[in-house]
Amino acid sequence: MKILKKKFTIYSPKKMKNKLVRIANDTNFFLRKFIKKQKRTELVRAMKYGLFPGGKKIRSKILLDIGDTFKIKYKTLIIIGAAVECIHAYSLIHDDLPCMDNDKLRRGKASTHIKFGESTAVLAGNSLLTMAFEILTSSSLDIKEKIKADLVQKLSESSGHLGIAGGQYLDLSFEKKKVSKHKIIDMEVKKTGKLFSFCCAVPVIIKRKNKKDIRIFEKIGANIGLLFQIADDLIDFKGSSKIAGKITGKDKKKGKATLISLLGYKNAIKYSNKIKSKIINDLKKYNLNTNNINESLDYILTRNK
Ligand code: GRG
Repeated sequence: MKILKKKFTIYSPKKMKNKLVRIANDTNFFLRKFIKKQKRTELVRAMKYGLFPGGKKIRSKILLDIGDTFKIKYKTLIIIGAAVECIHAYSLIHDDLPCMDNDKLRRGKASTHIKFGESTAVLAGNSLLTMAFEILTSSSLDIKEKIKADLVQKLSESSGHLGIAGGQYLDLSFEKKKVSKHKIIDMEVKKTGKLFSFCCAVPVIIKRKNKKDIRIFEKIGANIGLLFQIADDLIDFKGSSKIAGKITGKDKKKGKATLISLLGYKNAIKYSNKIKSKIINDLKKYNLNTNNINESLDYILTRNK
C-alpha cells in the first residue's frame, strides 16, 4: 500500500526572525533614503525617532507573504510596506500621548512625546501620516497611476474614522464599561485589523481583481488583525514589560474592553486558534501556498513582544 506523505513545514522562530530582520533593513533603507531626499526640517528628528529602528515589521511581512503568492515584485511590496509602517508609527506616537493611552515607554525607549514634548509628537505623527501618501504616489513606486490612486483611497479609508482612528475612538470610549463581544471585535478590527486588511488587499488591487476578491482579502486581513490584537492583549495580561518594550498590565488597570476581559485567558487563546484556522482555510480556497502566512500567524500567536 502506498503511504501518502503530507508535506508540512514546522515553524522555525529563528527563520522567521531572520526574515523580519531582512524586511526591517530593506524598509528602513528605503525610508531613510526617502527622508534624506526631502528638505530638512526641525520636525524630522522627532519623525525619525518614532520611525527608526522601528518595530517588528509584521504588517510588511504579511504584505510580502500575500504579495509573493500573487507574484508581485519584492521592491514594490517593500515600498508599499514602508508607507504602511509610517501610518503604524504615527498611530503609536499618538496612541502614547497623554490624551490617549498616556504611555511613557514604546519600543524599549521613551515615547516620542516624552523625548520631544507633546506638540512636537502630535506634529511628527501628522507628518508621518502624510508621508505615507507621499510614498504611495512617488515615482519610487513602479506601478500604474490608477493603481496608486486605488491604494491611496484604500489606505485613507483604513486610517480614518472607518478604520484606525475610529477604532481608537471606540477603544477609549469603552474604558470601564461592560461591552459585548460583537462591539469589542468591531473596535479591534478597526483599530488594528484595518491596516492588516490593507496589506492583504494590496496584491489583489495591484492584480486588478474584482471588488468581491478585494473584500475577501480584506476580511482575511481583518481576522489577522484580530488575532494580532488578541496576542497583544495576552502580552499585556501576562507578558514582561522588559521584553515587550512597553508597560504591560495596563489594560486591567484602565478597565479596557478586551476579549480577555470578556472571555477569560484560556478562552481567548482557544478563540484565537479558531481564527487562525479560518484564515488558513479562507486562503486555501484561493489555492494559494499558505506556508509563509502560516509562519507569520505562528509568530503572531507565540510572540512575547
Ligand atoms: C493612525 C489614523 C491613525 C490614527 C491614530 C492613536 C490612534 C489614532 C490609533 C491607535 C491604534 C493602535 C495603537 C492600535 C494598536 C495596534 C497595535 C497592537 C500596535 C502594536 O503593533 P506592533 O506590536 O508594534 O506591531 P511594533 O512596535 O512591533 O511595530
